[in-house]
Amino acid sequence: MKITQSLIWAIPATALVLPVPITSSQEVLQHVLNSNPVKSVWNWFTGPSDEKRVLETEGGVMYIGGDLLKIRLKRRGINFMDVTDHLDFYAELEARKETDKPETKESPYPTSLQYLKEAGKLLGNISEANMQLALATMSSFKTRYYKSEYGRNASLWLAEAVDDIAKLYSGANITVQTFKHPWGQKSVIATLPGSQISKASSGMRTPATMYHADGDIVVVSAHLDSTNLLLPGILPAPGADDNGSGSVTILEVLRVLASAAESGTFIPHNSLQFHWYSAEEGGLLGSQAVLNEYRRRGVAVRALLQQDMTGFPGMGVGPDREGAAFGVMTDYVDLALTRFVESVVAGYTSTALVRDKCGYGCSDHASATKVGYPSAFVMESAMKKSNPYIHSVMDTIDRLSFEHMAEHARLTLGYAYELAMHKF
Ligand SMILES: *[C@@H]1O[C@H](CO)[C@@H](O)[C@H](O)[C@H]1NC(C)=O
Ligand SMILES: *[C@@H]1O[C@H](CO)[C@@H](O)[C@H](O)[C@H]1NC(C)=O
Ligand SMILES: *[C@@H]1O[C@H](CO)[C@@H](O)[C@H](O)[C@H]1NC(C)=O
Ligand SMILES: *[C@H]1O[C@H](CO)[C@@H](O)[C@H](O)[C@H]1NC(C)=O
Repeated sequence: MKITQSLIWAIPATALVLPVPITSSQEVLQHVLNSNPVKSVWNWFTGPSDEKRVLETEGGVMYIGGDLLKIRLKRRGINFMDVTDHLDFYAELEARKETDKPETKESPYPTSLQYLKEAGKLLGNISEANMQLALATMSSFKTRYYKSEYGRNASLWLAEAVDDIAKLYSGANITVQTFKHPWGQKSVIATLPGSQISKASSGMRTPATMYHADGDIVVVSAHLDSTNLLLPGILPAPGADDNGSGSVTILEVLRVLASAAESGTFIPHNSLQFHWYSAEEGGLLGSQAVLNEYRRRGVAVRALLQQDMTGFPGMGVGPDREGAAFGVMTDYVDLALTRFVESVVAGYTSTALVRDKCGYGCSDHASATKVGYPSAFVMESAMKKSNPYIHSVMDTIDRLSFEHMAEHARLTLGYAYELAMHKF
């Protein structure tokens, strides 16, 4: 998430003046081609990049700039997607949209919850202690900034943790893949194959089938990177809530479902995928790379639920979580899926919800929306009550509630179970 942080206004005001935005995509391309890298003292702090990137913000407004511009935008609370690597693809999708007739469609999601009894039995298996342990390790990396070696190492650690679960419950036939990016940090993808896939391929994966272009898939996602908006290349960014919490929330749900799949009590019809994206903080770079690749291959993603910031029960909410309420985002999401997710909150958790908006590109679900995959995003609280410490050295575990995180895990488990069994 990118939220204005009053804690971190330490760079001189002159550094915060934004360049004039650029609006037409032709102009954007010309600008990129013509521009000379601008040297800035701040590049020294932010890493080796005076490279020009194209940053898309609300309403299609584009900015051109490097890492310093990204920091300036974030500090102003302006969300963006770094679309540099995908300009042609997005133009192609846009052109296709004009010829594809939008269907008038009913909601493809269940109108009522069908598996409260079966999935309900698994809720008690969600372990706060497991999440605590995983988050302690994740936030022990000095930073998970995607361009840093620490950030790369953190992604390798996470891939191992996921792999450990796959090995522990080997009967569930989980596959774990790392998705390489041009920056060092990888995205991590785990697949719990559905029975429609297992029948066709005996649960075996080859590179040709690894994205499951041959069946419906239901995705649960989070981002694994963190950032410190003051000096990302140098200062620590434990990123416990910003999005270490989302990462360990979905890791624990994978463990519980893997155990149930191994024992045969859970036989998913659709494949479930768990995505941990790299470089959310760089402008949703990891999720765009992964989901655009899926879209090109024609992978049938039927739903994606993003979990980002799950551990802070809200400003002014005490340890008993009295007054806690999930923030269900209603902008840049699929409304039918969001309505279904709201029913899961009511059925599988005892936490209230409030509807809210978080703006363009506020987390990785926006990458799914951009390529036409239905997505939803639920965070720890309404935006204005959410964790004020993210993107700083103060984003630490002692400020989080593991009970709140477990509630997010129950929501995720209910969503994953119900939709894995649903016939799309
Ligand atoms: C889940 O709970 C059941 C019943 O309490 C238990 O038999 C099973 O081993 C648990 N599985 C996990 C992964 O903890
Ligand atoms: C990353 O991991 C490698 C291999 O374990 C280690 O040698 C290196 O020091 C780590 N880098 C950082 C910055 O922690
Ligand atoms: C896992 O794969 C094995 C071997 O192909 C298969 O016999 C088994 O049914 C699969 N298990 C699940 C849960 O799909
Ligand atoms: C990822 O989750 C963390 C919480 O773990 C959250 O703070 C972060 O904002 C999420 N992404 C963002 C941008 O926060």
